[in-house]
Amino acid sequence: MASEPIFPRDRVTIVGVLNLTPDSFSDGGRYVRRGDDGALDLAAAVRAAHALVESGADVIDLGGESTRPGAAEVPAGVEIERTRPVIEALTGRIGVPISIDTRKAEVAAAALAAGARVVNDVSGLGHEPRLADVAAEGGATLVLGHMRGVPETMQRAPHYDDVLREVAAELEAAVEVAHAAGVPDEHLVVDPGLGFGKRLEDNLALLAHAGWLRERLGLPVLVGPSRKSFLGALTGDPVEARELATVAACAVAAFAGADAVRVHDPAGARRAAAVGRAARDARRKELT
Ligand code: HH2
Repeated sequence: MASEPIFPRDRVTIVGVLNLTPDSFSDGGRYVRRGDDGALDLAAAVRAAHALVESGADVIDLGGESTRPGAAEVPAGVEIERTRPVIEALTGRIGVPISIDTRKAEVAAAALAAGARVVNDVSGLGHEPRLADVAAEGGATLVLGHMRGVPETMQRAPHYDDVLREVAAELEAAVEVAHAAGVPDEHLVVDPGLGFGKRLEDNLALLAHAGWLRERLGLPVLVGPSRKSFLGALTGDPVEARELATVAACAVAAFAGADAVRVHDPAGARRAAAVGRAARDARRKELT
């Protein structure tokens, strides 16, 4: 019997974020100390993962490198030191699949060996195409994110003539690389990469047209609006006060056709996604 997909098409999957970094833009430094020793607080990280599941996460996405605008790259060994102990502590005990948020094949391989089942690559194989081989060999689900440039410089004057078609075409190219490496469609998810080399209007168009992207690529679509600066630009809220705007963005994403949302706080997102998806399903086709 084929195993259940991690990202089924009949409901919105909630991906809970746990950043094991000193410098992530909204939750950095909670489980890995800032400063020279950079020690991991394993017990606190494990508790936080369980709290994410209790508040509604279907998948836990662990990251050992910040990819916020301006962030510098972290060596693979450091990402592995931050993430592997937590994956080992959660695998077989937490009851939901573990995802590794990384652009690096070596980090993905270590995470899959420790028990992770999803590889979330915000660079859509742009950073290390051989990450697709690691995902294929490990039988992992691969999330392909769209990013223009690299985190350090991606928000310096991003420009698109037709953001939807350009992002779709670039994601299609990434899907081809994944296919060539042997990753089947059943193990692929695409993500338009909100905030990754995008202007406010680009983020909004991609959010509003998640369903169009889903139809065009024939794959589940994940979006990650959580606490991002485009929400701050719309509401005036600082990063620590963007939860309500995040919840609203999740309702919009689900109504627009997204299959999954990646959030720091699943409680509101889960409810917003349920309402958004139900309203989408209730739309009368003959009126459109
Ligand atoms: N956004 C971030 C990180 N990973 N993965 C996917 N698939 N989609 C996203 O939109 C996405 C992502 C950035 O957010 P966060 O993890 O909160 O911050 P940081 O990169 O500073 O750790």
